[in-house]
Amino acid sequence: MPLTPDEIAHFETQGYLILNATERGFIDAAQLMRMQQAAEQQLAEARQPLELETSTGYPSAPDSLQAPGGDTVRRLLGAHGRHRSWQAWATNKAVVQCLGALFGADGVVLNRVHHNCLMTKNPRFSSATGWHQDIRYWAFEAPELVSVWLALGNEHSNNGALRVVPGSHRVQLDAERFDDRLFLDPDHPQNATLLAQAVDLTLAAGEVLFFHCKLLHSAAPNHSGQTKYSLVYTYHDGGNAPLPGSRSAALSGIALTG
Ligand SMILES: O=C(O)CCC(=O)C(=O)O
Repeated sequence: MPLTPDEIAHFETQGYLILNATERGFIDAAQLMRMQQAAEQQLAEARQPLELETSTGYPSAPDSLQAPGGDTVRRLLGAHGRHRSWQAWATNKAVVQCLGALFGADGVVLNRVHHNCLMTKNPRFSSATGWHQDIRYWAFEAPELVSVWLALGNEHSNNGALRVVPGSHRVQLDAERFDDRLFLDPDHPQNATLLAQAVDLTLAAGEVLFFHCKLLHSAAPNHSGQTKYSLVYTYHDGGNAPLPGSRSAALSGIALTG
């Protein structure tokens, strides 16, 4: 069994699950180090495709390319094709088995349209990400995708780790509770009650967070002295197809189990 019944139940009720990838034997310390070194190198090279903090328009992001920190990278895109160690992690057998236990009756498919990235958070120039559900990035037959977030270094409230609202993936949230960028509207009266249940997640290097695409989450800027690096991929069941003509259908997924 890749996951215990308790772990599966935790994911189903809370919308997320944290495992230690090295302690569980998904990867060894040398593999983790190769991914960390690749992250530093790739960020220094800053090859396209990438997303800058400036382009997010989020609070505290530099407001133009010309502003101090205007060329700060937020995401290196296309992570699966960027480095051998990152590709090996994206297709890691144990991770795929875990995903198969969470959904995957029709096989596990790696989505390349969103996430599929190295997420970075610069200590001097980083933004705050408001409360949102990642399903806003995709259009699928069923809103059932799971992201796998690998902490390449320690993540905590001081360097902009994720906060989540446990169980929010199963809460019915009408469109009027979100703003026009699909962030949860903090001024809506019902949202305050929901957000009072939020918890800060702490991840050690090598810990991996599985989270449902409807789990509400947010993150603060990085107030530490070091860049934060996380490798993030998203997967879905082979029987759950992207809607024809949508951005989600623009790039084929990679089937990892039949
Ligand atoms: O690290 C962050 O600021 C949050 C990123 C995030 O939630 C996202 O890109 O969907």
